[in-house]
Amino acid sequence: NIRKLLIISLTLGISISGISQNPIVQTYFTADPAPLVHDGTVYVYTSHDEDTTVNNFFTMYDWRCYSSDDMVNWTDHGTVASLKDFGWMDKTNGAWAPQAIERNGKFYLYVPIHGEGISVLVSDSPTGPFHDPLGHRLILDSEDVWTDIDPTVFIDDDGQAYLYWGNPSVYYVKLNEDMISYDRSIGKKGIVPVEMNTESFGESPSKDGRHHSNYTEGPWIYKRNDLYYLIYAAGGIPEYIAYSTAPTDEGPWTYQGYIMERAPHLAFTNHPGIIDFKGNSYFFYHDQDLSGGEGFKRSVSVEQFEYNEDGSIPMLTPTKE
Ligand code: FUB
Repeated sequence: NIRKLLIISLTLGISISGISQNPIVQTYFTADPAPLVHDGTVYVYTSHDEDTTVNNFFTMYDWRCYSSDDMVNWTDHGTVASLKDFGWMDKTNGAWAPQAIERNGKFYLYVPIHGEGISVLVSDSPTGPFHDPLGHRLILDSEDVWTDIDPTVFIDDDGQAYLYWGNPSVYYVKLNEDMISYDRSIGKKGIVPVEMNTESFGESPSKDGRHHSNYTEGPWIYKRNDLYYLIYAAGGIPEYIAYSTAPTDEGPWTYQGYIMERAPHLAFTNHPGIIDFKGNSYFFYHDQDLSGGEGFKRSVSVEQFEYNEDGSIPMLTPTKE
């Protein structure tokens, strides 16, 4: 049973190559990993696929957090936030892909709730408790329940914070210093569409006709050596992982290609998160091995990698180590 397996791997700190065995969480089904490095520790925020799936769809009620200071041994901090934290909302399902960031000693957890846009929670600690500072959502721009999902947040060197999100297009807002409001003087009431310049998918669009370009969802933004990276799920369903780079936060974005292929044991979705930690680079994603191939019961995994000399990211292969 999966809970027993995790207890064993946590106790023994199973490691073959200096990083933990995949999937890194074996006691719950977890997805959409969002790593945060803070004070010598990696915190990974995840969404949580329930063991019992309702209506053969994503069944997700809360968000979890795991931490490690060696990428081998992981501590389970349990449920750090849930749909119940939003008293103004009566939604009981739809706790999708989160991301957290620290600013001035406070931790901001940005969460999409399917059909309800993007909301934010705040805590004094990376592991919670988180509370809702607004009493309403942060962003809901589209009536399409798929559009306002998958937030990724980033603070640039000049202190300007950005929140990007979206399926099947990317948008951003410039967050104010308080991290819970944004500059409404730009774009459409503050919301700016991002031109992704992705190559045409080159195949028929997926059944619902939505996926004409490479970019699909799950953006992850960061900066490295003055280059901005946007990593994302691409290609419609099933998803592979691709990325684009730009000289500024606001583009122009140049498509750089795939970094993780679709593979038989990967889920029909994938969702990236990249960090540097203690001198190494790590790519987080999810697969469906632990559930024996159920795309609504996913598991967070991680691969260590090295950037190529020109800053490009090599093709990454899912492993079990
Ligand atoms: O986990 C629910 C959805 O599946 C996420 O929002 C997408 O990124 C995909 O992973």
